[in-house]
Amino acid sequence: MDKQSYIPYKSIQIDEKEMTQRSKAFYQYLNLRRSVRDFSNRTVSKEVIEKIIMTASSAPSGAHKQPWTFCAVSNPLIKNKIKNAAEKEEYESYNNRMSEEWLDALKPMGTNWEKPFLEIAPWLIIVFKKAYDIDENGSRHKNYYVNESVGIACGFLITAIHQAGLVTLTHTPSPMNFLQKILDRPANERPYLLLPVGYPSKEATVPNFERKPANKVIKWY
Ligand code: IYR
Repeated sequence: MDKQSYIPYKSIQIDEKEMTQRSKAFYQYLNLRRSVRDFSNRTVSKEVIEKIIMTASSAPSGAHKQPWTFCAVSNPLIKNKIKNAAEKEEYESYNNRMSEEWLDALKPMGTNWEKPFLEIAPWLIIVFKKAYDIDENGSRHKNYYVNESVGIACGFLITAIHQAGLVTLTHTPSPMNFLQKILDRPANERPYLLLPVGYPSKEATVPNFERKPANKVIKWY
């Protein structure tokens, strides 16, 4: 096997005072992020979407396999197909598949089977996980910790969307194999998450939620 090559790590040089300020400022900024369901149809440039996705693709992944594909959809015909297919599944879920307990848990969110944001938002990003890779010769190669890797990349994606001043929500129509068909993705790719991206509508509201305090989520040892 080839000897692995290494390069110097370019560390950022900041003092402790700046570190404290930056960690606080970043927390305060990210804590403003909310899942938004009311979108404006105002356009967002392809350039911005590309940078947001490349931020997501800079996430760590098992054995550096980057086992993901991000489909960025702005084509209204494809968005319409996705909306219709998602609403068909969601209608079934809300009416016949989800338990009473689940429906109760969702009440504060005010969600239902209708998903107008899938057409109104200027972009839909559909994240696919790659269970394995296929090389030029058609041979399969295993990927590792695929769910963890793609989950982390989605965290980077959501953070980058917020950093750009845009909004999103993590939509998980279930089942979502229709995305594989509509987007004509190969058999090694499985839909993972669907995120509409854009500006919030002027009238957008969000549930009045509070987040758990530090002593509920951190145990110091
Ligand atoms: N996938 C459905 C239901 C849903 C489930 C959870 I958990 C949520 O936090 C929100 C919604 C939907 O998108 O409406």
